[in-house]
Amino acid sequence: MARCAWRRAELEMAPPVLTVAQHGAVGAVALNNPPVNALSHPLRLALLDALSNLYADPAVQAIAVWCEGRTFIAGADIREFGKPALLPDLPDVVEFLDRAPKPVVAAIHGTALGGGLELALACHFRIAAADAKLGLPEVTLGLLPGAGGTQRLPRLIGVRASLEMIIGGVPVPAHQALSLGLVDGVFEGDAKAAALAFAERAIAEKLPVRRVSELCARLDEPLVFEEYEEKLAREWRGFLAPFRCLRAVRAAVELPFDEGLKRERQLFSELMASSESKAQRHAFFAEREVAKVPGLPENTPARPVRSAAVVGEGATAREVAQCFADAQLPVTVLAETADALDRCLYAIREHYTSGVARGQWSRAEADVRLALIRPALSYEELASADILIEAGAEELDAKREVFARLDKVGKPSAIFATSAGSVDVDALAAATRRPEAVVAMHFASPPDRKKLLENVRGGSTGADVFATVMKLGKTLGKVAVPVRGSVAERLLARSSREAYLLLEEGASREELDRAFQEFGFRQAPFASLGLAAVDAGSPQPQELGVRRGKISADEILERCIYAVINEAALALEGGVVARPLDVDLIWIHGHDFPVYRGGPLFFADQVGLRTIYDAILEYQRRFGGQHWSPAPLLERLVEEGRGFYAQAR
Ligand code: 3H9
Repeated sequence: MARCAWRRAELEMAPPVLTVAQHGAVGAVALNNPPVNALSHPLRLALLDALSNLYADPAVQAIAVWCEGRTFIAGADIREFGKPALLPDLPDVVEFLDRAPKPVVAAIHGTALGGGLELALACHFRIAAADAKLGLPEVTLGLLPGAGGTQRLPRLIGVRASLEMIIGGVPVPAHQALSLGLVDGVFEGDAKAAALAFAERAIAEKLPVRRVSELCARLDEPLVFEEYEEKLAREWRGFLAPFRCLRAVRAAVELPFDEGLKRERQLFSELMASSESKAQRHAFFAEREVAKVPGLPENTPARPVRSAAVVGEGATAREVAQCFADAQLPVTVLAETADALDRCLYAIREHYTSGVARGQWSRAEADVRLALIRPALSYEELASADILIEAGAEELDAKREVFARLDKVGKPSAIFATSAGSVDVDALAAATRRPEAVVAMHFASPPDRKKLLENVRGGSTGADVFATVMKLGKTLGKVAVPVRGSVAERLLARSSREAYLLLEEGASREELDRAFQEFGFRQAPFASLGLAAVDAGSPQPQELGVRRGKISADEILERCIYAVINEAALALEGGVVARPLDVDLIWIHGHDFPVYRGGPLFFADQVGLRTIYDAILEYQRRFGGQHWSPAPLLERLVEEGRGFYAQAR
């Protein structure tokens, strides 16, 4: 490591992201870079400086590393990606740590993710808090672990377990990490105390420096790579990163460590420049930005939600109740009759039992969830719930009646919600004496597979009520998007109408499905709808003067996706949805738009708005202007040479 690369002046001006102290013969390094201790440039500089001093100090016999705040390191600083490299880069720091001349121990609490776990892997010992999690989630950003993770992990825990962690991207709990050999111990309590105690033990017992890089990566199961190749082709079509992860792990068993590192670096750089990773990184930041609702101050207090009630007995009511139980929140289900309630509870039990059979959860976990769901036959039994959700009535008048009854029994701080996305929230609010407590929460179906929750704000919904349902979305494990009316349904209707016309014009159902699957959808978004029933009022191709014939896959996609983009531009302009990122998340999490394309509006920017605008004009010429008129916002962006995300093009 060239010392000249350490810009001391810069270091001195940097905020205190790290402190070094000496406890006896232990050099103690505490990282403190809120909110998640990401390995940003100032932290890398400070860490390298601290380590080099501790290496050179003869009074220091072992080094202990831990993090202040809520978590161990969450990875490289993703905000630096795509920008010019700032030295030292993370692999430099990790390799410098690997070469430490004295034992180094990392104590992990919270989560050790990505570059954070890679840094821990370069330490000679790792211990983890009992409730900590460790993972390499780079694949979800369209990347691979690029700071030695693909080379060290197989040396430590074997090839199959590494592929599982690196390609699956799901963090493992501390006890599993211990049984895998990923950590050397699990501790209760304070990370600092545990780190210092382990380092003192290393000195007392003269534990040798144990470099993972010097271990040998054994291929215990010779066919594991072939097995994974088939699995990836089946399950990860369209994605790039899982395939590159596989190649990087293969390098760990086929090449010496240093050569493997070079291969990892090359594959990482390739992925970093890929459109897939750019789109996935966009989705990552969008998922965080979405919680910052325009016009709602960030410090708006939320009401506590410790219990819920759901009114209804059909599939929606069941699914909503299950969402709460899955998030460990008690929920009461109210049905009109004992028979209806029995049928509803039977279906809920079936849901959890089939989850046990599929290995989704254990019998004990299923029982815990079931125990959280309480049946009720009278509104009075809902009096203690913090949020009461109407999820069943068909007509507006019936819904208004339910709201009036909920208003009578709900406690003063209660929130009243409907699960319908396209209902008039203000009309429901008017049925109560507290319109500020009324909101809509529209869960994408099925909620155990789709993460979208559209929170619909009415004209009189209180700021604290809206802040509460946004926060509740996160508690329920959802991506909560603020809207003024269901955008998911509106965009789906537009896309489905086009699909319906394509079928009428001669495209087959199989051609539609194939075109969407080639694009990256698991299935066409309208697959669950009976297309004959879609938009029955649509003009017929005869009426439009269109002849039946062969339709290309490009035209199928253009018409179904450009129609969505145009409709989204109308929704943005009308204020139904505030930001392009909201639309992207709605389509990714509500209708399986491939995340490696970043959502319809991110995708639109990649295609170029001029191209889309011209195509819309062409369809207008062919089919008339009723459904094919460019949205004024789209027209304006094209004139200004901008994209939805405001980059100049
Ligand atoms: C990597 O490590 C590459 C290496 O292999 C190789 C490099 C050469 N960087 O999610 P939250 C921000 S790739 C920068 O709401 P939570 C986030 O944007 C990385 N910022 O909290 C948000 O900011 P804001 C591999 C980051 O408690 C704030 O922190 N690691 C990063 O629900 C709070 O985030 C990952 O992929 C980051 N790495 O969840 C882990 N992480 O307040 C990504 C977070 O301004 N992170 N931020 O909106 C996570 O999964 C979650 O953030 C975590 C906390 C579980 C840690």
